[in-house]
Amino acid sequence: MATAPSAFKPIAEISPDVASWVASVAAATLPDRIHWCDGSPAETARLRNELIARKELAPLNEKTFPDCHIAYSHPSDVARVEHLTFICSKNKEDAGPNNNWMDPAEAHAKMDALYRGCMKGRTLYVVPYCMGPIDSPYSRCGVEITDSAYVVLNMGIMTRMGRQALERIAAEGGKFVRGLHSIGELDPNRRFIMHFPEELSIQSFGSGYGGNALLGKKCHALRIASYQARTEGWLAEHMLIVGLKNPQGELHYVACAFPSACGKTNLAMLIPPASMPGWEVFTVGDDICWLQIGPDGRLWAINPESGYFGVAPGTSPKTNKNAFDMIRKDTLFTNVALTASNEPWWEGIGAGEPSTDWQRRPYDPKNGPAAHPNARFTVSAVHNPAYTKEAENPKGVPISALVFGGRRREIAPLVYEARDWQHGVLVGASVASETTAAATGAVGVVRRDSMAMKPFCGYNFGDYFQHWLNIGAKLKQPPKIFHVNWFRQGQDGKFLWPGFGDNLRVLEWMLDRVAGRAGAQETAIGNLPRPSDLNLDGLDIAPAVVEELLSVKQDAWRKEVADIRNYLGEYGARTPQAMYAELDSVEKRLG
Ligand code: GTP
Ligand code: SPV
Ligand code: MN
Repeated sequence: MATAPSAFKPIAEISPDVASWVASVAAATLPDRIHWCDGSPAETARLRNELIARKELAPLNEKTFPDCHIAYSHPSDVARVEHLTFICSKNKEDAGPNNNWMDPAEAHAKMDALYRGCMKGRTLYVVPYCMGPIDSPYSRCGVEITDSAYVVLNMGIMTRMGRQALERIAAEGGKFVRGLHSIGELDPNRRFIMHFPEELSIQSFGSGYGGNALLGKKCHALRIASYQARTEGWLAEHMLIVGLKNPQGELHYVACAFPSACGKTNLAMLIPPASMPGWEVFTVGDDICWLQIGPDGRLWAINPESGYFGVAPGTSPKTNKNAFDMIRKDTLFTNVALTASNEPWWEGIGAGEPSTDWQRRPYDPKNGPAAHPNARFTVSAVHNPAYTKEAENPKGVPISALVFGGRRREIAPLVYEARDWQHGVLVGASVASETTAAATGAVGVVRRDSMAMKPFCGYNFGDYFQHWLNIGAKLKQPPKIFHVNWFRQGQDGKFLWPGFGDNLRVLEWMLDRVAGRAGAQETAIGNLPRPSDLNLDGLDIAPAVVEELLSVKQDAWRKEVADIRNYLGEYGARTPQAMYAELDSVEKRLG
């Protein structure tokens, strides 16, 4: 998409629509200064220095972690807050039981009161950004107004931020998502993350953390975008996008939806096991995927983001060497621990020991883990050794398979294939997973998380399931749909499947199914590989464990089906009948 270069125009004059909105926000919030972000390296350096001077950011060991910094969020502000996140559609029904709802007028009154004068003594940053390649027709732009320099630094890594984005906004006639953010006093009792899908706007107050504050990410690219996507005929999903090239040179892209902290970043940059030589892996995205129906009737995907906001704990050279290597320079760490030599440390890193914990206290195991379980790194995608230029392709990449998955100690087998798109939509809608530290609240509780979008769909899930069915009906070559579970546990509480790089064995079976080469056995819930259909060469795993991983327990699944039926019932008349038809046939096959 051509954008008129205006290098000589003062940045505040590029888009009159943005400028007038900024003026109205400034009149309400009363900042001392207004700074328009141009996205330049000089700007990044200046912001870093300001934060360092205020002791809100600190450089790490310059020799071993050049240009890396650590930031700490408030100890009560370390994760997304689903109970304080609202969809403010005109009709409550349109938000659906999957969301908290507030009347837009009530929400605006509440937020206006919170924002009044909230930026006194602070700088108001104007952050223009583009979600997706700057020249892609599939990309969408937004502007985040924030009083947090930490947010600006993150947005600079996670999005195409600055002058170019503003130029695109101006070229598109001033159509952009308006995101207003203030950290307020970081008081959990004065914290709200409000979404107004019909107004294409977001208002966030009282949190400086991740998905609550980096408004381009979950708020725009999922909650607002999912709403927009429904009206425009595409899909905005919580999916990684990865390219897999087999030793014969065949390249396929797959997109996988797993809930928060359930393995997307890891799968997106996996390293093939030594016993699978010749495979190559290319990361297109690790968290969000926008899917469009291409001119050829296939699904095409872009990653709207340009960086990774990844879970630090568990990242090691053994589990995810690409990620480990990627975060050794130019990386912003949040809520990790530090070693005595000023290097970042977290549980599962596999070396070193913590000296200071994530609350800057001398490390004491009595205080719990050294790094917060939801500690994160922010890093540009180009630092990933598995980065591919295809992440910049304005057309996106064609998708051969969609994969749903959850974190389930029991019931869900290692992998199964849906019979067709419609059955696949039921499989996606039925995803259940144990809650993780990515959101505040209890961890390890199994809940339904349809398409891994429970916290992120900006409208009623019943309508969302129908939208998925509608997309399928329009596809000439729909991708195959699968379900995976890397997290089955044995009696001893240990994971049965080695996971990480070995997950490629499961992906290989999927791609062979796509190519029509791999065998499977039909079961009541879908098609499963027999142990002999999986490439287990060089893997030290007992045959009984493989049997267990690939078993479908009829009794447990009968209960599961009943539970799914209840769940679909929560969406009342909005649940498509086709979903019940699919569920009925699973039930019949279970006998
Ligand atoms: P969000 O960024 O919250 O959306 O998370 P994500 O889905 O990208 O999850 P991520 O890849 O960061 O993994 C979260 C945690 O799960 C990390 O501690 C990983 O080490 C762990 N993990 C990832 N893949 C596997 C796997 O295949 N097996 C096991 N046992 N653990 C895994
Ligand atoms: C998630 O929770 O799914 C994340 C991290 O990817 S956050 O940006 O905080 O939403
Ligand atoms: Mn995520």
